[in-house]
Amino acid sequence: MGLELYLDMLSQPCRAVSIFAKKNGIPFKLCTTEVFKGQHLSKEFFQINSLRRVPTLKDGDFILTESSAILIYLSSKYQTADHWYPSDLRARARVHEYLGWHADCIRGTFGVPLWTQVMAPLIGVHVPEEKVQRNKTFMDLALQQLEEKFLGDRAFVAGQQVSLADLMALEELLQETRGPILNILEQAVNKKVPTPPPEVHPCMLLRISRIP
Ligand SMILES: N[C@@H](CCC(=O)N[C@@H](CS)C(=O)NCC(=O)O)C(=O)O
Repeated sequence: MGLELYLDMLSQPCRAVSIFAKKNGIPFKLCTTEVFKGQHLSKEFFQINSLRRVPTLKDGDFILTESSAILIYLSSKYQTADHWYPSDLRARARVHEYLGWHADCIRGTFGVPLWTQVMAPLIGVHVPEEKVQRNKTFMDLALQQLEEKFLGDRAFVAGQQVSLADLMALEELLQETRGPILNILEQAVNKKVPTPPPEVHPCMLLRISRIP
C-alpha cells in the first residue's frame, strides 16, 4: 500500500505537508479528513490515529502524526534536495529550533483568529474581546521575534535556501496560500459557514477554552 496522507486543507500543518509532498513530486493518496465535519472522529480514523488529529501519515503499516515529524520523514525517505532538511548539523538544528518555536508562538497565535471570529460564534460562544486583543499582541510579538531572531537580515531561517522551517512560516503567514481560509472567512461574512455537527462541539469547546 502506498503513502496515504490524511489532511484537512483548512489546517495550516496539513497544507504545509501537502505543499511539500506536491512540490517534491512525492506520490500520495489524499485522504481528506475534514475536522469541522467531524470526519476525524470516525471509528475508521480512530483505527489509524487514536489522537484523532490531522495531519496523519500512513506509509504501509507505519503511522506518523505531527506535521514537523511528517515533513522530516518525507524529506528523509524521498531524499529531497538538501536545503529542505539540511545535512549540516547547525543548519538542521536551526530548522528544529524554528519548528519548535513555530508550533508554540506562530501556530499558537495565528491559528486563533479563525476560532474567535468564525468557529466560536458558529456554536454560540463569544470569546471575550480581552482575549482577542491579547492574542493580537502575541501575534505582533511573534512576528517581531521571527524577524529579529530567526531572519535578521537573511532571506531564510537556515542557510541560503528554503527549508522546512521557511515552508512552515510562509504557509502560515502568506495569504496567497490560504485559499481555504480566505474562503471560510468570506463565507463567514456572508453567514454561509455550515454549523459543525454536535459531535464536534466538545472538541471545539476544548480548543476555544485553551485560548489564553
Ligand atoms: N502540532 C500538530 C497540530 C495538529 C492539529 O492541531 N490538528 C488539528 C487541525 S489544525 C486537528 O486535527 N484538530 C482536531 C482536534 O484536535 O480535535 C501538528 O503540527 O501536526
